[in-house]
Amino acid sequence: MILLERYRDFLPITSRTPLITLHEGNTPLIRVENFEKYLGLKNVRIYLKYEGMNPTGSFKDRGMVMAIAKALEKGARYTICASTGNTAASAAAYSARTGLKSVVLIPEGKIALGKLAQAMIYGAKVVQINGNFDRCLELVRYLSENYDFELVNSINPYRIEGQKTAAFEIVDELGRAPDYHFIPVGNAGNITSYWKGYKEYREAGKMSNLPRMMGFQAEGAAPIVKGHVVEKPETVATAIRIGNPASWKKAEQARDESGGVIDTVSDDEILKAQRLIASLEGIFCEPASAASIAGIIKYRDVFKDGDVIVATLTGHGLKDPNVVIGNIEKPITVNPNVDDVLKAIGR
Ligand code: AN7
Repeated sequence: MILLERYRDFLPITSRTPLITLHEGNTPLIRVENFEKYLGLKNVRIYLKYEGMNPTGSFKDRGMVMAIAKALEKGARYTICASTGNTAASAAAYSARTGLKSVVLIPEGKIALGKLAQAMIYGAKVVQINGNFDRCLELVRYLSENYDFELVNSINPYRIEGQKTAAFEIVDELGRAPDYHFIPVGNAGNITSYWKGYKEYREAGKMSNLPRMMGFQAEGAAPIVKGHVVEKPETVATAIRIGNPASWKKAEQARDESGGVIDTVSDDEILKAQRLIASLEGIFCEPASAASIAGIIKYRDVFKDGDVIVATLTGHGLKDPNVVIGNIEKPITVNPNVDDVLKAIGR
């Protein structure tokens, strides 16, 4: 069943809402026993919610399908968003699918190659800004307030509504909520969505427990952790290169109500975590997503016997090939004969 139908009772769907889909959601929840062993954890289960398996390769599709459905319901013709890349890709795809025109504002030179390619091929009007994501967001807020552009950033409450379905899927599969939920934090919409989803599902009697929400920002882009706006955010994880998150207060609420934390991880920890989970488990996520893996590594000592941990891998690794090519030793080239190939393999 498509996402909007499956969770219809929990979503703002009316008889006039078009039930559009690119078959988003229903993403795998993968147990990672090699990683558990690597951490030296015996009776603790870790699962990764691999959101890179969504149609445009990130979790944004869950929120976007809802936001675009509501935009269509009210007769919008144009969508607009600011983006560090994934929102743009998703907005462009769902707009294309439904005959809307999409406009995306991105910080020039600061979005991963795959995401830029997506926005372009889906036919969005891509405008690069000589400035960062936060400035892009200010501009699209203004434009959506003063012109007939439908804003599809996570300030749009329908985005949050759609994204909370990831929490539903986790509970449906585990039969309970995890004890800890690890998640990267950028504009802070996703941590807000999961917390809302978990609370609503418990309210509906689907489970009796709630997780601690464990959010992670990159050290150079950690406004919530630092307690002030970061004017010039910097991190290798361009998806979360955000200095003034839109859902700042709601992220703090999720942290405080759940008894969780919002903390930092360094770029080095992010890249190591990305490589670790790929080489240990065969799961390739983008750098921002690896912030949640780096978070688990950082907090490995807090877990107790029997704990169930879920981490969201927000985006697919193929989004950002350059970060891999630039950070791992390049393959060697040899002459095309058996001896040279064996020598290169080391056999
Ligand atoms: C892979 O696309 O903000 O805390 O404009 O792409 O909900 O913002 C992306 C964010 C984590 C952070 N992981 O989520 C955008 C954008 C990936 C992301 C985040 C993003 P939020």
